[in-house]
Amino acid sequence: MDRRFPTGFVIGAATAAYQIEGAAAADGRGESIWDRFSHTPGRVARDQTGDVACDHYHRFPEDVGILAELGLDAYRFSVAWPRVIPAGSGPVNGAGLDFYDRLVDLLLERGVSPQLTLYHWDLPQALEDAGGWPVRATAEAFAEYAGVVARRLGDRVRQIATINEPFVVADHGYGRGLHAPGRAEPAAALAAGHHLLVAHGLAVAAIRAAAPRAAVGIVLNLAPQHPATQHPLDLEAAAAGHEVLNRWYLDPIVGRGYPEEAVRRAGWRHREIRDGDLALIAAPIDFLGVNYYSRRVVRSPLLPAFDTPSVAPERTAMGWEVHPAGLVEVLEFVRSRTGRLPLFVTENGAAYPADSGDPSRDPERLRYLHRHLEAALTAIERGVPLAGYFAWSLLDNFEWAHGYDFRFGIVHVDFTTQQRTIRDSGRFLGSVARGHLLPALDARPGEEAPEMGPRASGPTGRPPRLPGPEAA
Ligand code: IFM
Repeated sequence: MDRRFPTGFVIGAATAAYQIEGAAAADGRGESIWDRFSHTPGRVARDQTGDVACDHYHRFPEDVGILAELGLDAYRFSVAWPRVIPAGSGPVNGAGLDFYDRLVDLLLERGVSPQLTLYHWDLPQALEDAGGWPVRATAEAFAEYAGVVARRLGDRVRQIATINEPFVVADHGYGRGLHAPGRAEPAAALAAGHHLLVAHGLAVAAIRAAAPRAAVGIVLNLAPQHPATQHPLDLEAAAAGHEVLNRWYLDPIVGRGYPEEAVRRAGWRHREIRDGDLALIAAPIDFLGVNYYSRRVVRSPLLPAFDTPSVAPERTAMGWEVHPAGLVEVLEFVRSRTGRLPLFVTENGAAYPADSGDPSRDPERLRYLHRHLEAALTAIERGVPLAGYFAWSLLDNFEWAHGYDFRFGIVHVDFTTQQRTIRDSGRFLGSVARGHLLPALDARPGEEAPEMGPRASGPTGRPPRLPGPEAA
């Protein structure tokens, strides 16, 4: 049966600056931690960099044309902090701001609503040299930058998200060294996590002062943590994973403070928390973005590993299980914390290898998007105030430490010629956006969403084969 999205539901596609823009040295852009990291041998697969990426900085009119041709309602992009304030704090680079000004105007001219994220991981290197996110001054610099961007673009951009996936910034960048700046310092990761939330709180105030009409929010990556078996140790490990991934950032944002058990387990002494910080972090917001890709099946490290399962779950090229029911579960969990606050799926998508014969063909991705749009509709039917859905990503792009090996685009990019080819998934998403109608694909039994949290039970005997999406 065809299913209809509510009036006003937004369907779009998302990208991030460092992953698509290229033009790393153009028009006064400063160095970011991802420039430094990707140019350090051995950090990124094949030593690839975002120097050119999709060359979106020069080709944005074509990319906006694709969004308009597809009929998507909205485009979620991020602003590169080092393009706007090259040293992170201090003088503003007018040429950098002009680029986003032109992008926003063109989007509006073509009927695509611009949705902006201020921080999608490209910290100015100068701020990292001064200590990076583990240092509080970085949060203060972020508020200054947020004000600059909001003053210039906030009259036309409807929605501004402060930070994308603070968990990944702190964990991958400072805790495990998988992402820029490549530091494996657990204590620094804890400090970074807190300062990212302080940065969010300060930025909410700065944006409200500069652009009172813009809606302000933040974007979190969340994933159900399902115990691999009903063994008490698996249950315990899954509950701990839930606190760290799903509650560490969400709870303080909604005024519940940090989850105490998780803080105790991490050995965090709270030294970075100043009087007033928790109130600042819990400043009212207008929306919350949820990035969802997969669930994690959690096996306690204290138990022996499983044998290979007889029936392997369906996985994307990243090794992430395709599990649409997890989206319903995540959204219902968030709603239990946020009530009537509008929610957006700000990222959802899948990497699959390009079809070597015909780059427009991507049946797996189309099916992945279809099944997750169905899940989004189910969540709405269950009362979740879901206001929009953004596919990740508009374009194949630089997938961080994986370089260009993993393609998430609803538009194929030939990185030699920069030719764009709209994939079937892109045309499908566009048709859904135009009609606000999801056509029936086929019925998939056994996709019921369980409850999220410590009591959730996973598929007994299904071992985790690869880390979940939070380890991207
Ligand atoms: O490409 C990333 C994006 O930058 C943040 N969320 C997950 C995506 C896929 O790994």
